[in-house]
Amino acid sequence: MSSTLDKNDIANKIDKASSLDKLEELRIYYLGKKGLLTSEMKSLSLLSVEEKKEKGQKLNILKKFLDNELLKKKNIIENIAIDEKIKSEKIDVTLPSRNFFTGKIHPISQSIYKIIDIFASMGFSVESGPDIETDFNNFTALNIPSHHPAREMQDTFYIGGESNEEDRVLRTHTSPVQVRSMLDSKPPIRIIVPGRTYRSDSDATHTPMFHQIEGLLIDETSTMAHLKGCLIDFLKEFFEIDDLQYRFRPSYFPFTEPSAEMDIAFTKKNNVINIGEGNEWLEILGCGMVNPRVLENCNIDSNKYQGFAFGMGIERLSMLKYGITDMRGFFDCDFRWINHYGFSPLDFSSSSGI
Ligand code: 2NL
Repeated sequence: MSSTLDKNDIANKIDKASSLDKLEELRIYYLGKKGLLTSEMKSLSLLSVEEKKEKGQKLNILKKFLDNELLKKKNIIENIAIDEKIKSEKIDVTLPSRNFFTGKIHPISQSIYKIIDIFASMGFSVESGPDIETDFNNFTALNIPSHHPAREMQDTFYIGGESNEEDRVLRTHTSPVQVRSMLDSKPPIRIIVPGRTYRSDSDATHTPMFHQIEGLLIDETSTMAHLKGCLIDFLKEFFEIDDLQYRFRPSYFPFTEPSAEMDIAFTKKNNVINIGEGNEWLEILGCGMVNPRVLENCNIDSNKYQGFAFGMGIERLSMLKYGITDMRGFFDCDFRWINHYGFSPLDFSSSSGI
């Protein structure tokens, strides 16, 4: 047998291999296709039966030894590599953590969630519709005649230029969504519709895009008394004031008859508004019994069905509830503003949990 296939020599060579690559070289040197041991094995066929048996056994023992030594060394090299990696990748747990930013819920969204919560608990469901509407859905169906000032260019963003029945408009209120619901479904209807609305108006108290939430209830028996109860409960819940002082004032809207506006009492001390009581009044929403003409325009039999509707501005409600004094900050996309007035997405305390 060749001296290079001596056990001690093999053990020595394997012991000296300092990397997996070197170890692989050795494996190929002994056990590869043209390796030393492989060649010896191949040459067995030339021997006599007696010699074959004797040498074959020796070679097999040597092969096991080689396999074993190679595996042992492989484990040693790998463990050294892991140890070195652990040493070099030490984590300093005393380092300060990196800053991370959580987004904030915009006060408008926070108000919408809260309003939805309250009306959902009364059995209303939420509807939405497109921002771009037909003239019919936005005006005509709502009994807003073509000579009504709200139709004029300074109030409405027309898409297409002129004001006629085929025009598209940026909806000036969320009412067209209710119109769609009346046209598409049969009473009873109990829906609230939050969403963006648009009017060609921009100053300290008006932004061209703002948010409204409107409600519509149609059935056979609902009255003004139900409307009042519903809105009183809503405002007490929204402002979290049990003995909130309020009043209903007669008003006019083309889409309701009779119509009313609702005010809540407030006091102002050192420029801070205190809601709920006092001898000054804040207009907070508009409402009324749905005008039978609107029902007929939406294919609902006004001899059988009646109902109520209401609408309010979400910016105004949010300013009063969250103490925001200037409307212009709402849509400036200023991080300082949203960090100050925004709500943590993980704070569920302001939700009634429905
Ligand atoms: C306000 C007043 C109001 C409605 C909106 C409405 C909708 C349909 C039928 C009848 Cl489809 N009415 N909506 C009714 C009364 C008042 O909003 O001051 N909003 C800010």
